[in-house]
Amino acid sequence: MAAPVLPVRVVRGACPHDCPDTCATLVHVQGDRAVKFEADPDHPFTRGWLCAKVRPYLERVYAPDRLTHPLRRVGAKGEGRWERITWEEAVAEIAGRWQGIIAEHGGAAILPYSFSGTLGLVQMGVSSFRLWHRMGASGLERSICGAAAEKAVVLTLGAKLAPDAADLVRSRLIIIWGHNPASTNPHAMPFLQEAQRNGTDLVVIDPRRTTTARRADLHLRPRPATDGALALGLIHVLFAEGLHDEAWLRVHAHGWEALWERAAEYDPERVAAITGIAAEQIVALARRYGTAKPAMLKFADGVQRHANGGQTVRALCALPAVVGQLGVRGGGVYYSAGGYVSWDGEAVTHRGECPPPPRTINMNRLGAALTGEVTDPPVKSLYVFGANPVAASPNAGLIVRGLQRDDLFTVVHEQFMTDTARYADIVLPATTQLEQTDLHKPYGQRHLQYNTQAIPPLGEAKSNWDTMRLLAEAMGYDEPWLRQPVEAVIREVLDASRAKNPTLAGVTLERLQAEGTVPYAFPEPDWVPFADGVFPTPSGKVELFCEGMAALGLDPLPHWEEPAEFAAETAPGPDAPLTLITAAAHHFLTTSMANQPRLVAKEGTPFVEIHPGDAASRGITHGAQVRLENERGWCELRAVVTDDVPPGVAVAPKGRWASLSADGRNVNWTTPDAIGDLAGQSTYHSNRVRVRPVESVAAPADMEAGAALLASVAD
Ligand SMILES: Nc1nc2c(c(=O)[nH]1)N[C@H]1C(S)=C(S)[C@@H](COP(=O)(O)OP(=O)(O)OC[C@H]3O[C@@H](n4cnc5c(=O)[nH]c(N)nc54)[C@H](O)[C@@H]3O)O[C@H]1N2
Ligand SMILES: Nc1nc2c(c(=O)[nH]1)N[C@H]1C(S)=C(S)[C@@H](COP(=O)(O)OP(=O)(O)OC[C@H]3O[C@@H](n4cnc5c(=O)[nH]c(N)nc54)[C@H](O)[C@@H]3O)O[C@H]1N2
Ligand code: SF4
Ligand SMILES: [Mo]
Repeated sequence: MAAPVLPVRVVRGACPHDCPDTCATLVHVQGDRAVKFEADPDHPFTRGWLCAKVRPYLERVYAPDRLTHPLRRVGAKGEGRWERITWEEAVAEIAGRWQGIIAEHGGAAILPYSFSGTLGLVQMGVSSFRLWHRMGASGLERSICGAAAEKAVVLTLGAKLAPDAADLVRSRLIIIWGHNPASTNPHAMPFLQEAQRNGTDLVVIDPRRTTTARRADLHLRPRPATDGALALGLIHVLFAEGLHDEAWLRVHAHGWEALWERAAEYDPERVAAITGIAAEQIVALARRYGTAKPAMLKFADGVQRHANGGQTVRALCALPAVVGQLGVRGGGVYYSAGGYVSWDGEAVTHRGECPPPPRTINMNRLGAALTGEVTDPPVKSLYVFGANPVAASPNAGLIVRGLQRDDLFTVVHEQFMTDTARYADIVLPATTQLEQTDLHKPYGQRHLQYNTQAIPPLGEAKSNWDTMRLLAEAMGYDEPWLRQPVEAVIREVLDASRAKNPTLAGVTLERLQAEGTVPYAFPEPDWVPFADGVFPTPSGKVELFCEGMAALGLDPLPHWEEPAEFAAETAPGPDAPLTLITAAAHHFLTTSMANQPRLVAKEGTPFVEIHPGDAASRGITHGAQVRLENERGWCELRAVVTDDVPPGVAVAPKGRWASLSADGRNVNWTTPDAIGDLAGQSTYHSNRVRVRPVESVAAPADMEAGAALLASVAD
């Protein structure tokens, strides 16, 4: 007799990854098994398609190498020898070790480290705070990604309020500045293309000829980290030629005359010398920006991953104010939509019921913190979840050295045996998005996305929050807010947040569960940010001059300064270092997916792009193995010789797993752990490396896939 065919049910979900799009998904489930994973065809931003990374998500969920039960280290740290243990044993061991550490050193000796494996309210937000506050653990300064830009946008404009992507079609001019949406914000691309078909000019400002830049009407290629000067140069021309909107500035801007004076220092000739962009091009772009209205400036976080990133974004935010384009449909700033909803901090964290965090450790300094920078007490236990710092965080060699400390007790909660999990004492198996429930607030579109658990956890995997509930219980914490099921947490945060967030009017747990996608409640359907002329800053205006910056000991006016790493004099020639930019890979999300065979195959051999002139002077040929090296460390990659990168600049995508690379390293063995000018920002791209050819270590011969990628894919 044939087995009965089980009915298929469709469960609404949300892509959990660190991507502005937060796609709405549909999971088809038969029995306990997900049989199909697809985009919601009716969602106005997802529009029925998923990116190349997440389309094969079922391959991730059902990957044969998923971690499905807890493991205890039996070999040396990092050796990869494990024994299977039960959850009861794992939780008892972790709680026992922590209680001992707390008794001897205090809670500050425990450091939770999490970031963006999922962006869910509960599995990342709440899970990053509640248990740790209760424990009195060290806090983590979460500044690896876009901290400087977020702070600069909030200081200048008052809030992170991106427009509706559909408004891009109304723009006459769109400047994409240091941002590569073809890979990193793919659902914006159809809107940009539609705009171009309508006659909109698309300008891309990026040292690299990216997939996005290939589609632009104009591509300007500044020297890295000179964008602040370029923006001030444009402002110079706008004021000098009377293209500024003085009537608007008088009403809506604080310190516009001071900005005018500051910009006077950035004449086109000086800016040309700094940026490498011809003075005539600077003048021409300023004239275009001052006359083509509405004009949109769209950027993300890549441009600010430099030592001067905060001031750079301050200068970018000043541009639309100078031409009166804020609050205009199709104009303004398109950065993040994260400010439409502010979750109630107390409901998320319950910090008011806990001791104040004893200290905060900047996540970019993890290696330093584990190797002596942090004392009294030193970090004795590290708990990593939703992050892969060995492969994703800067100065990775130092992190590995820290993780090898015998007196450090490391727990990693993961879906896979990552570069970081390999160094754990205990590894806990984590659920994927199909096996957990969560609420997502996108940073690139304007709907809440609810993710309903679609299938039971694989093996013994547990969600972050369920694991924390177990750990809280084992630690003897009996606060009800450490015991709630996930739905109760979401309800509590929603209920506490609704009164202060008009955008949450009518949003309930029940509605989210029923509808999956719930648009924000705006005063009117086509609402444009800042159209009411209200800027939630201390002055109520756009703060071109910003006391908030001065209070931080920083220049209250935008200015440009060369990052220290670049300022050092270097002799020209084959030993001259190149600036290494390590931007997003098309088929990975930082290190997530960089272990999925089909996606790894699409990216090809780990590579670095080098300009033909730089290659020739170093004796590097296309396809040669090269070593990138500086005082922090080295890694080896395959050279792709191309004028897609300008002279003096090398580009290698982020995300590769060291343990899947022939040299056991990746680009982050070279990246700086220096802190940027604002908000503790990472400075990945303010990085110089010497590049030279080396004998090939057993590198796989799949250059073809890399070459195919460079020919540039659209999906
Ligand atoms: N496919 C894919 N998508 C992703 C990610 C991923 O890893 N892969 N990561 C996600 C995350 S975590 C984030 S934060 C976002 C980031 O989104 P983006 O900011 O769009 O991505 P990046 O590739 O980091 O940087 C964008 C561009 O900045 C350029 N750039 C670097 N330095 C400079 C500079 O000094 N001046 C100028 N003008 N340009 C510069 C790089 O060449 C790069 O093309 O993307 C998200 N989406
Ligand atoms: N060189 C270089 N490095 C960079 C950057 C750069 O520009 N250049 N960009 C930086 C940026 S912008 C960012 S945001 C960071 C991101 O760095 P990380 O936040 O460390 O992100 P990932 O590398 O994607 O690692 C996330 C991990 O979380 C796991 N995970 C996913 N979901 C869950 C879950 O529900 N529970 C648990 N326990 N685990 C889960 C995944 O399997 C994955 O291993 O990387 C930074 N790294
Ligand atoms: S990574 Fe971004 S584009 Fe891809 S499915 Fe997730 S939200 Fe959509
Ligand atoms: Mo990021």
